[in-house]
Amino acid sequence: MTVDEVKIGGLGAKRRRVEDSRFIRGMGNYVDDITLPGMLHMEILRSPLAHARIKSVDASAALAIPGVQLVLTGELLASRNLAWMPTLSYDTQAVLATDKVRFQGQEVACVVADDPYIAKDACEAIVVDYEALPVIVNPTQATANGAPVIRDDKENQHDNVVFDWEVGDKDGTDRAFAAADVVSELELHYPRSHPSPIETCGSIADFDRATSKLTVYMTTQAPHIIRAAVAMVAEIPEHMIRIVSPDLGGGFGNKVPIYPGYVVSILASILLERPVKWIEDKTGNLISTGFGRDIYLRGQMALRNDGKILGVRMHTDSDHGAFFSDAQPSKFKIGLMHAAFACYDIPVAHLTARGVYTNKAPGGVAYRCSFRITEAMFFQERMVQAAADDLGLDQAEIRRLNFVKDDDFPHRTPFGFLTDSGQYGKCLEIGLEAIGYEDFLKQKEEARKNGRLLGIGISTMTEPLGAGNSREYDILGIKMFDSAELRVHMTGKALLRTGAKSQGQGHETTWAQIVAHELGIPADDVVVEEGDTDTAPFGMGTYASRSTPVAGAAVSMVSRKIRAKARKIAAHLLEVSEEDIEWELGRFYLRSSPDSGVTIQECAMAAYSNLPDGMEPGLENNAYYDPPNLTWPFGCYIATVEVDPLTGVWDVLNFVAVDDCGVRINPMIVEGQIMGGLAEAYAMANMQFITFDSEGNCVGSNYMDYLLPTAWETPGFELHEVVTPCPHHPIGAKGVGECATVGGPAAFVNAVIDALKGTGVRNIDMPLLPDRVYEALTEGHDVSGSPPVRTDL
Ligand code: MCN
Ligand code: CUM
Repeated sequence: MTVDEVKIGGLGAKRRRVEDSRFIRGMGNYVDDITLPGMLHMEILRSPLAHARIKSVDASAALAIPGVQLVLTGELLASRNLAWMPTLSYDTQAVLATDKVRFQGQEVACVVADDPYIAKDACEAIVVDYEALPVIVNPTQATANGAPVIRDDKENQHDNVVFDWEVGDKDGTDRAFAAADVVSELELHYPRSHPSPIETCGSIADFDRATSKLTVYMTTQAPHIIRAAVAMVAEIPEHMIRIVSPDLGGGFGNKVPIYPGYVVSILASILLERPVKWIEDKTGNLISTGFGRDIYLRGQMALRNDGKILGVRMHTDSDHGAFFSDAQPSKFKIGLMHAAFACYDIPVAHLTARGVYTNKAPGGVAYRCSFRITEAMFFQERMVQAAADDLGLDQAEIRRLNFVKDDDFPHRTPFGFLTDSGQYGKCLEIGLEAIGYEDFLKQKEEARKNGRLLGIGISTMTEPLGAGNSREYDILGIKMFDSAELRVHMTGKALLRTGAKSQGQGHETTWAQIVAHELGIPADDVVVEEGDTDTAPFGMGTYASRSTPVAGAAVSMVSRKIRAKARKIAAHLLEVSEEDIEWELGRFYLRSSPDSGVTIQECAMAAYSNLPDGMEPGLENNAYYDPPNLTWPFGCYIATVEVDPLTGVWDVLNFVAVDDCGVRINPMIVEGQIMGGLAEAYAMANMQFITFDSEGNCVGSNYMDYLLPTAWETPGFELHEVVTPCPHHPIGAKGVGECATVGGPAAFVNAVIDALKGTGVRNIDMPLLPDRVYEALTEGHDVSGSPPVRTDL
């Protein structure tokens, strides 16, 4: 009577996503679905200018509109010391502007009214007198002599530099370059883009005068961090704050930062003693919330003639907008950029990084990335291809030659990370085989003779996923670990809660599978809850694909604690000592007589009805898990493309992805994550960017300008898998949620550059719009830098 693990929805089962039955029937419960008695509505007035002094704000006409309850301005907030808030990167950010506006779309005032339409009309009735100031939209302008200081609110800030940071071994790297046969160089720009989940951000703050308790329903990927932040900023005791993150319509990093709208809705509810709802519109979301990328990269590689990489130099200039509000392990100024080149055996490297303020929306990290990893891996893989081209080497061969080998783990990366497992070569060979590498190279040569431009691009990378461990990672000093709490009811059904928060990744499905694997309780008998700080155990939330590595591990650990107690109960029920019983999935049995046993469900019933003497009743527990290391999944992405020389349009012919994320809890969900990630990678390479004109007007604030690929544009992807279990994760799993977005873009770009081989073109910056490819091809030069402002609009 052994339980069949796949049948009960355990590890490896392609279990259908349980949350989807409500999502696809329109029965999800999103913030905007929630209506509370007496609820008011808030709208934000945003700055039309990117940089301007505020001379006055006159709200009298707005206040006179019937149905308007409250107008909040920077001045009013300042009187309560709330005009500025701390960011997650030790900077400050304006909640509502007081002295100046610093980017287009910045929050200037908020109106609370009986309905959202009145609030919106009232916003338009507010008269703001601005005095325009010179605008800075890129790092070159930001660091030019005499550039206006954007952050003149900060005491010791006399320029626009946020940080100047370095890591690695400078002298060692210099020596490696001195010994090099060839030095390969590349400069790149990774344009600003936006996660753009379908659901925008929003909150409902409900301050209850009777209990003095503040409940906030909000779109957040990290409810407990928000609770702590609100406790510190609003000086409300932490136990009097309840943050609820209900169903989220996608996050992709957009819902990690703390936005002014959340803060003002809370203040408004406290002042009015009524619930206040704020729901951002699409333009508000695209123009003001956590963007990604916007970074200039300069790199050099020291090479031996045979292709061996001897050392790497990197410099980055990152554009953080008006406030440094990256949400990332804060001691690293440029996120995990220095995890670049982790899959290659490179003795030394050195990175210098400079961050600047500009008159653009703040953010700088979020968008399906593990803290700048997307840029790091793009850069790495573009550099490797450039190096192969410079040396006249095959692009697969240079990777084979430099990969960390299977038995060289643990491996110290050139910047000091410790990778612990992988089969990089195997993944690459599977990918090459699947795409038909050798054949394609021949096809490419043949096609050339007929004037057709075919290209193939490879991108291989290992990505650090799972922040923490707490030894190395913290946000504002809060250590990075995570948690799970499991309650097994007397009938053997269970409730599991974690400190993570799904935004669409399927935690309700996969966490139950881990419990099924550990305890043999069918996954369908386990309900999973996340996102309510009053009930969920403390956790750092979901980003950096940390849920499986950290909270998922906690689910295993808490299940094992339950099993340990159940074992004692089983011994009692079987009237033997604990040493005499064995465990198989779902059941304890007598070693001497395997037919005699008790199921986990019988143990659960006994936990409430028939306990050994002196044992505490009940069958529940919690676990806090602090992983010993990050997890290091690997991805190999290979694209073949054809470029039309007459138009610069490129089509994807084939795409192969080989992902190794260790043991897969739910292979179907993993494939879904990879498919979604590749769609975003394709978008980035092909069409997606937000740019600014010289006055700081944001071009990309709606779906006419900011393009999301639909099923129509998105190419097909062929997926393969390799499984190298994570040596330190309780079930051997590694994170996967971002791998494809991180590794994918370079495969497309490398393929297009490969198609142009022989024309002298080494680089076209993303997105590879037809006009940029056409220009590169016809004029035989690189097309680099920030994409041009669209003039066709
Ligand atoms: N999984 C698995 N086996 C593994 C690894 C993961 O079955 N070896 C499953 C997990 O159980 C989970 C999913 O795959 O159901 C993703 O797991 P994980 O890699 O741990 O990532 P997180 O759950 O922490 O999700 C975060 C990651 C990030 S940071 C972004 S951004 C992103 C992404 O996930 N945003 C998403 N994928 C998204 N998918 C959807 N639908 N919506 C988003 O907003
Ligand atoms: Cu950087 S986007 Mo995800 O880590 O939420």
